[in-house]
Amino acid sequence: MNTADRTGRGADLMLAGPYTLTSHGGLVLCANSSGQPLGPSCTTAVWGSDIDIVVNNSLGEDALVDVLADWGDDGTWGGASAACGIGMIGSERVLENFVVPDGFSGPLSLLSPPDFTIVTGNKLVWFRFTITKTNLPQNWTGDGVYDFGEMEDYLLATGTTVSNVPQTGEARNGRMVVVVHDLAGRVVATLLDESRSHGRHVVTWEGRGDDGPLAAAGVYFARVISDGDTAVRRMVMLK
Ligand SMILES: [Ca+2]
Repeated sequence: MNTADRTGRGADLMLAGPYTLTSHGGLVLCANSSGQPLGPSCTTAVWGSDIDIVVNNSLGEDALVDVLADWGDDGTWGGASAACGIGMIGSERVLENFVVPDGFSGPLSLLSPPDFTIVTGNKLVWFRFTITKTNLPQNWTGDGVYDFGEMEDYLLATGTTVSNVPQTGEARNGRMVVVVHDLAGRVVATLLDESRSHGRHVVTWEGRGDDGPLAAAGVYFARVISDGDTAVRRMVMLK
């Protein structure tokens, strides 16, 4: 994480769950991070459920929030949009000069910022969150130092969200089962088998099989059974 030194305002990530790199090049969760991924490729990231930040604006005037995502993993932000599926375009500028009123303090999702397309799945993507008093240009590439503002970078996972939110949106309670399979269909781990209330539940797999040892790197599938409905989500184990 890279936090600029500024005073009087702040932005802290609530969702998704950020990762960080160790000095040895390893990958670990940030402190207190759930590790919740942003969501699958070519789907919509929704503010308040997939991504959110707490914003405190004590500038004495309106502030502007900008968010950049390096979908292409080329170390630069902005520029050309990336193609996503057929007919879907996802920009690296995922939030542009979004106004936060003076005195606002709370999750940015309360202000209903526009949702955006997740271009890349099953990989880690650098995000840059910026709060300024300055309108940033349309072709902004994340550069610059601002006297009044804050900039934070986060490494977020795209890919699978394990969830029992029903497609219909109707409330329901009941038994929820989450099982991890390997490519051959063998059960590697049972993560959950219990009664859960309606709503989004985050289930974290630490990469260990039911018999203890760390599973090999590769592709796995999480089978989520909720109230008789089954959904299968693809996951990639990185080491
Ligand atoms: Ca890029």
